[in-house]
Amino acid sequence: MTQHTDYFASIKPIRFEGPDTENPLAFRWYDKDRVIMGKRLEDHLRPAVCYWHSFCWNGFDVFGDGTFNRPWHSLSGQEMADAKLDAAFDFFVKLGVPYFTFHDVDVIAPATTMKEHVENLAVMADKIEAKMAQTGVKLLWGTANLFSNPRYMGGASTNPDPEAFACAAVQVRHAMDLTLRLKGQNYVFWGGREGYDTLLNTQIGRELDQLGRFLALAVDYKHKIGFKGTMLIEPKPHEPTKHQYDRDVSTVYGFLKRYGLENEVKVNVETNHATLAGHSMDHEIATAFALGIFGSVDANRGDPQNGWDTDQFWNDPLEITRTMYHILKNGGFTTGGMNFDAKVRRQSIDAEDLFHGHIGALDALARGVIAAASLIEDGRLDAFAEERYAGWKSELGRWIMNESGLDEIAERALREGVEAKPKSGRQEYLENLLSAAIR
Ligand code: XLS
Ligand code: NI
Ligand code: NI
Repeated sequence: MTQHTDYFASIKPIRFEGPDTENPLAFRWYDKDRVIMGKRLEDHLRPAVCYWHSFCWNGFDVFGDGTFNRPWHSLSGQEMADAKLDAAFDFFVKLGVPYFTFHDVDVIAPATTMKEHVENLAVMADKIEAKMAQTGVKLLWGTANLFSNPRYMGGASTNPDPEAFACAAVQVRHAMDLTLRLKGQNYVFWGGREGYDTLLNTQIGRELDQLGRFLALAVDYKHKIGFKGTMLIEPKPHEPTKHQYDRDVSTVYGFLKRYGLENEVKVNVETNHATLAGHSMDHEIATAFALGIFGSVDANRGDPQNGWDTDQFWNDPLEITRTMYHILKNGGFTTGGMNFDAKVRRQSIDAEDLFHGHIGALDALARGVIAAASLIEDGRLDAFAEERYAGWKSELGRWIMNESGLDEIAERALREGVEAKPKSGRQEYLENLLSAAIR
């Protein structure tokens, strides 16, 4: 394979140098081999760089053209796809992450027909496989882009026309085949256009059935081809559509239950999507664990003053630590990981800006793991919550949960003169423990 670009030539491989380093292109906290709670930091985080924000997006926004001028952006067709692949893998290796993620359309020469799409993807399959073998970088998850092409403007599987569903089936079938071939650990569905812009033209019940059918077909296909990875839905409440069916973790769970898929599909929780849904990230993570569907994380953040998916690199120590606390407490990732579904701002036009973004996020997450582990080892947070619910382990608590009827509880409460005794929730004390853990 010819090397098309040396875009990152001036950047040396990123190394861990410790918190006091003055080198901005070094890790301060992400010492990937450091063992925390019996596991290497890299194995806690399983970090992945995404293809789309860092290598496909050229910096355009609704008001202006691309700003980045990466060399491959001025190429076209297969030449562009090849140059982008070279640059992407150079970046993964220099940053030193074990995983990457991509959509089918991110990697291929642009196609106009479905047939061409499949052919172009086949061309890239060999090339990606070779790059992975050469570099040792692995695939965290694969996915199909079912939202950019105008054929999906009214939805992919939830489209009013079955032809769009069929096109989506072509893409997902081939993206799943490729994910299997590249030994991807998960397969993701983000329902980019699976929602509506107005109810004046939308039959919700029918669209939900179509979405359920599509997912069930994909799950069947997974078993047919022997893909052992995890199927993941990525919840998001709105943007690009006014409303999206996979609104948040709880909504996805209800949907999975309704279509009998709750044991087949888990969630890929994205920080900025949690915020858009009016939740905190730790709420979404804790809910996913409580419902038994935690899978993976898209690590990013919004801007507190903006109401859209700004996909910035995640760097809020308090939120990261609260999130990592729940992840660690529940045993951590299995097939999932931390995918940097994040992009540099459009004025950050240099190659090194891509490194600053990822280095900062890796450091912030590493610091979060360290802080969360210290909270777990310290034990006071957990002990407080355990103690708070201790009553449920008493005879009364067990009797209520397992044996009694409502009338029996009511009669016993009156007979025994039961009264609730409020205790402090100690929120400020607990928040201080959290802050103190971040070093
Ligand atoms: C968009 C989503 C998207 C998915 C993959 O908001 O986050 O990037 O992660 O399709
Ligand atoms: Ni995402
Ligand atoms: Ni997003």
